[in-house]
Amino acid sequence: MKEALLHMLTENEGQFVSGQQISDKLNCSRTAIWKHISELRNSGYSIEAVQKRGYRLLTSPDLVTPEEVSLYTGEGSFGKKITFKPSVKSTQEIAHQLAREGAAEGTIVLADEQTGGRGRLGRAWQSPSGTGIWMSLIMRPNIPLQKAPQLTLLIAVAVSKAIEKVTGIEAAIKWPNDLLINGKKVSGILTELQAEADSIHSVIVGIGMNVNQERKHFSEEIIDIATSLAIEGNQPYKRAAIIGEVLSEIEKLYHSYLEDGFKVIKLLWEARAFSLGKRITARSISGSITGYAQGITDEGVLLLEDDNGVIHSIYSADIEFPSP
Ligand code: BTX
Repeated sequence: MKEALLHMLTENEGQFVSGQQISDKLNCSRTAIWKHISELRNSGYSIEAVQKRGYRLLTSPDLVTPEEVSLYTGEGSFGKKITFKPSVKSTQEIAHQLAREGAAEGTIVLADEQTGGRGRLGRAWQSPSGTGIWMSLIMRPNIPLQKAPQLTLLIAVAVSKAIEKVTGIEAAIKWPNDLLINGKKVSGILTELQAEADSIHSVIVGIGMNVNQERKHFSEEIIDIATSLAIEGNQPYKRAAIIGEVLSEIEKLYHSYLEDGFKVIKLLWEARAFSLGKRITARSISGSITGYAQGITDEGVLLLEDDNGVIHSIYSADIEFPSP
């Protein structure tokens, strides 16, 4: 009901909607409307109430609550089910639990803050309150296990496209899962699987995006390598609007991927790739290799040519740029 009321006010933003219109459409009493208006105001929505004219939405806050995000999720099925927590250790943990309980594909978990956000290989992902997008998405693709890395690349393309759509800023992809603006990390993707033998039960895609952080929000450890959309674009952005765009881009690419395979995604990925053709070092637990990044295979594996002309297939590694 609160969500439907917010939808009505937003559709008519800047104009009055009468109590009568609201109670007719939402089939509720004037007292119920007033209660929900008060709740919305307490959450930061500025709503004017004028006798005989009704209610008018003046401004809305930058929230990632289900009612705010649902204003931007459109017709698709991704993001129709939202679990929101103001503060949580990691949205991945909740999404894993929901996936085990059978949550539908497209279910998302959002938090305003993560106290134990995680990156790959047990690394930490800084997720301060009220500034970024900390989201986990449950997917249930019917694909063989070895193709799962393709999804990380698909998500990276979708996130990059969404950033460009909302901000006009180009975000380059650093294989496999970083999005960079002017060489600094604005977003990271963590793909985790629930699978057995060769079958995937679910893929839990964690997306972290720095949206409205200022430099002071970043710790010493990442201040030189991280950036946010607000820093790059010189203005704050609405996180809910970006979430809507990210989900819509993911869903579009995902349908194309399921129907036509990885080819189109690969082309889109290559067009946005930051590391291709560059001299890089791929560092993993089994050692490091330096050479030129040649491209990715149809499986999403990175091809790296070392100084002896040997081509290595890199399945998982961190990419660094050696100083010349
Ligand atoms: P990653 O292992 O590639 O990146 C982690 C590294 O990035 C850290 O070691 C640090 O150097 C740097 N870093 C940490 N926090 C930030 C930040 N906010 N901005 C830029 N750089 C940072 C990338 O892992 C995958 C991150 C996924 C995060 C999402 S958030 C929602 C979901 N829940 C969760 O716990 N993780 C995912």
